[in-house]
Order: sequence, then structure tokens, then C-alpha cells
Amino acid sequence: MEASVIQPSFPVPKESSYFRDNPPPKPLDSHTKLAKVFVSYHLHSDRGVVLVTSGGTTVPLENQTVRFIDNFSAGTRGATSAEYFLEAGYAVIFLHRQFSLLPYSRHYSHSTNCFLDFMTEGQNGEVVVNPGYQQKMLGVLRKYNAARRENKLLILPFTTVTEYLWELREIATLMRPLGPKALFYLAAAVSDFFLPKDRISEHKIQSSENKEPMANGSSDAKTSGNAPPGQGKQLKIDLDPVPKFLKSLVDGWAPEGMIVSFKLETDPSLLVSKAQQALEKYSHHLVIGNLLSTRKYEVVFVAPGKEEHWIRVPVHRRIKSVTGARPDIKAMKDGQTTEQEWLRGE
Ligand code: PAZ
Repeated sequence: MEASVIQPSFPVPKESSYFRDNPPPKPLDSHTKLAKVFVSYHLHSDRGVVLVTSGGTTVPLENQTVRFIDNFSAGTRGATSAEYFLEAGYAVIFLHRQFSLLPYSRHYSHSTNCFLDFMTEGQNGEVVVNPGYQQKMLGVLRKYNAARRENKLLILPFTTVTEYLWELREIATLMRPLGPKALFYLAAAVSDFFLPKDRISEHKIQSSENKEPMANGSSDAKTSGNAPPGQGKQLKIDLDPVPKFLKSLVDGWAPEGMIVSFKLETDPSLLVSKAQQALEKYSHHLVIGNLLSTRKYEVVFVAPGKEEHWIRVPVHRRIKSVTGARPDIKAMKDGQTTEQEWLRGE
């Protein structure tokens, strides 16, 4: 099946109609309850509360979703930053793409090692941590346990862009009483486009030439196209623009909070100007720009009235990771994912 995406040319829908037309995710109520209890718990402490968003959102192409469009993000930035926020004394609400990296467990999940490689059999047939990993794992475990003991980490998942936006609006609104103690650190990679509820097919989009009606009774004209005889039909997806929620966040949902957004680009010549444009458009506090190819070791801070400021991991630290003798997580530094990613320059 060949897919071509036609970019929309009509006006961006308003926030209210987005929420009216795209229903909330099923777990929103339970997530809201958890977030409410969490925020109340920290409300009268000196502690800041940060909402860290992490991972990429999906745009489902079918209601019973077989295919979806995804946004790039492993969750490394978000999960790693969450750990640093916790160490700095913040309470963290970690709103992440389900199954992406999580604070603390990220050191052992999604790596080239199977988690069983971290274990070995003890003298009495018990499972113990491999001596080579003991020291680091103890450090990670202690930090993880401290965060749990002090009720400083709330982990909530999303998958689709609509789920993300519902969750963001709900949590931000709940965080309003925190005033300037609320920090928003928006590292998630959020789709700019979505397929509205009224145009999404219920069942799996068919690639054959049958002109069967869809289960909802409609024709599949929205997602079909002509094809040369004897070939599967093309898939044409007509996406709507996602409303610019950063504006709603800054002006309405979290007017007193500090808001840090991220900007990911692939063209180096666009990065700083796009970050500046975002700052001008939404009037928030900081945009952290990064390029897909170098995001592991350099970012640029763009803040109102300030010169752009680059932060780079020193070259010797990068080289150390890449040339680490053993292809396992011991050769990795905080904030990096797999050694293979480093070797690929990702
Ligand atoms: O999750 P990750 O570490 O693989 O990537 C992080 C990131 C590049 C998604 C993040 O730093 C970022 O730039 N987020 C915003 C993406 C955007 O412009 O939509």
C-alpha cells in the first residue's frame, strides 16, 4: 500500500471544538484522581512540582487501530530529566508514551541487553544481580526507592495525541493552585496533525481493490484513491492540524507556571529561528532546541531577551561512550540510550 499525506489547507480548529469532537481517553478519570491526590500532597510543601512529558504521540488511522502515524521519541530526554528533577528536590508527574523509557528503569530496559543478562544464579539457586552491575544498580535502586517513599513520582501513560492533550489539559488545570511552584517541561514529541473522530474508519483500512463499505456505513473515500490496474489502492490520508495547545497552556491552563518547551528539527539552519518563533508566538519561558542527529550531546536554550545558549557534552565524554570496550550498558553514560545508537550517531 502506498501512502501519501495531503497537508490540510483549512483553518486550525479551536481548542474547545477539539475537546468536544474528540472524546477523552477511558483512563482520564482515574488519572485525574491520582494527579489530584499527588498535587494536594505537595501543595503546601516548599517543593516544586514538575510535569514532564515524554515520548511520541500516535495518530491512529483506524478506530480499532492497526495502523498509526508515530512521532519520533524514545523517551530518553524525558525519563533522564525526570531523574534529575527528582534529585533536585522536585515532585514529578511523568506523563509518558506507554512503553517508552521510564525514570530509573530506563537503565535496564530498552537496552541491547536482555534484562536477564543483569542477573545471575547465586550459590543457593537464588537469582542475584550480576556482580558487574551491583554497584550501579544499588545506586539506581536507592534513588528509585527514595522517590517512591517520599511520594515524589507519579507515572501516567498516554498513547495517542488526543489522549496526550486531554491528559495535559487536566493535569495542568489541577496544577494551577501550585502557582509559580508548577513547572511544565514538555519534552514529548507531539504530532502537529491528527485524523478527526468523524473521519476515522472503524475497521482496518483495506488495501485490496474491493469497494466494500466500511463498518460504519460510510464509504472509504477519505482514505482511498485510484491505483493502476492490478495494484493495491493508494492510501491518501487527509489530516487536520492539531490546535496549538501551548497557547492554551500559557494563557489559560497554567498562567502562573513556568513553561519549558522543546523544539526538534532536522535542518540545522532552522533550529534557532523556529525556537525563537515559538517563544514569540506563545510567550512562555524557555524553548530548548535540538537536532535529531545531535540531540544526545547538544541543545540550545532560547529564552526571551537572551542570547541563544548552547550546552554541549564535552567531546571526550562522547568518545568515551562510543569507544567503550564492552558493548553493554556499563559503557553508557546517563542520558544516553544504547551504545549502538551512539555508534550510529543518533
Ligand atoms: O525521547 P528522545 O530522547 O529520543 O528525544 C527527545 C526529543 C528529541 C523528542 C525532545 O528533546 C524534543 O525535542 N521534543 C519536542 C519535539 C517536537 O518538536 O515536537
